[in-house]
Amino acid sequence: MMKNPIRRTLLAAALALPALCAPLNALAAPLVLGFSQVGAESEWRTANTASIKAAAKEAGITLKFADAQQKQENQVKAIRSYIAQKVDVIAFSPVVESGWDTVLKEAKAAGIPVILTDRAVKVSDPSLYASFIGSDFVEEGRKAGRWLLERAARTPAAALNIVELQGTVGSAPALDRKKGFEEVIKANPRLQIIRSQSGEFTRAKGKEVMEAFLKARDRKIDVLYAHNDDMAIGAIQAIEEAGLKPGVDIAIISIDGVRGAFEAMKAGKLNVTVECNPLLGPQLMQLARDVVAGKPVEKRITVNEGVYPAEVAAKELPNRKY
Ligand code: GZL
Repeated sequence: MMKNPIRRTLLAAALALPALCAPLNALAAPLVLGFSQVGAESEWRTANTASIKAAAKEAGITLKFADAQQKQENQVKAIRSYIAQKVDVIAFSPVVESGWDTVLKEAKAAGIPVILTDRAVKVSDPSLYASFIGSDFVEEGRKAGRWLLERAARTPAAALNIVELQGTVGSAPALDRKKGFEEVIKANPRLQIIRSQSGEFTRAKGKEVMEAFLKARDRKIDVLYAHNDDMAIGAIQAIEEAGLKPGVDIAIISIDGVRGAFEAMKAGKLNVTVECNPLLGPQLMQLARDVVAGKPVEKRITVNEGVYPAEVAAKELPNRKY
């Protein structure tokens, strides 16, 4: 037994300290994250939003969330509002690549770190954001092109006319998925993109543009390349209404890997979907904590993604998380 009363008191205090601090830790304000989301334009976006909200709740992070309805001015307004509210960190999925320097400089001047999720930006100064977590869209386009090259190699030496439904004009996924796809298919001069137009990543616009492609009967359409599954699903409706068999008369390649795509593949109406993982929430929350804590973080974080041809759709569908 320790005889020295002073040492005994100090030891007792040291042992009691964690218990005393616990309530103080619990009182420490939770981290506040301001998030500006592109909109609610697709199944992919719905899954992305759900992942972010669930992960914030799980992490005990206070999430301020704004849906920009695919308008850049609404994202700028939301980011300015988060600056005014002095949030700890801002994250957003930029609807288009350019036009962010001014508002990101305002965030930097306010000492609020910014994280990019899902889509990249083109800025003069890369220090305007702490990190970018999202898919490699150029590689997604290449994967789509490689699938078509392999399919074309199995058919006779006929020309294959491709129509393309692009994503939102000026957005990173639209620019990069086009770039990757064209980079790969140029290996086979029989593969020609004869029409290309934005379907704005939505089912409705995808259907509308595909109807216009089908009406211009000057050249047969052999392949549809859609930058996301929602536009492909809209196009499938247009192709059926034109009396053609989607997935048979017109081969369809799309990107995202949402549940609707697997159901279309099971029905024989879509040929392949290239996965683009929307479940970024947990990684974003950890990144937000690390950035606020001043820990070193990677400037570019990518996610692993697969390619799902129709042949595996039925087996894979039960495993899909979005
Ligand atoms: C890709 C994402 C795209 C999806 C679309 O990461 O930005 O936006 O492919 C969504 O479905 O609208």
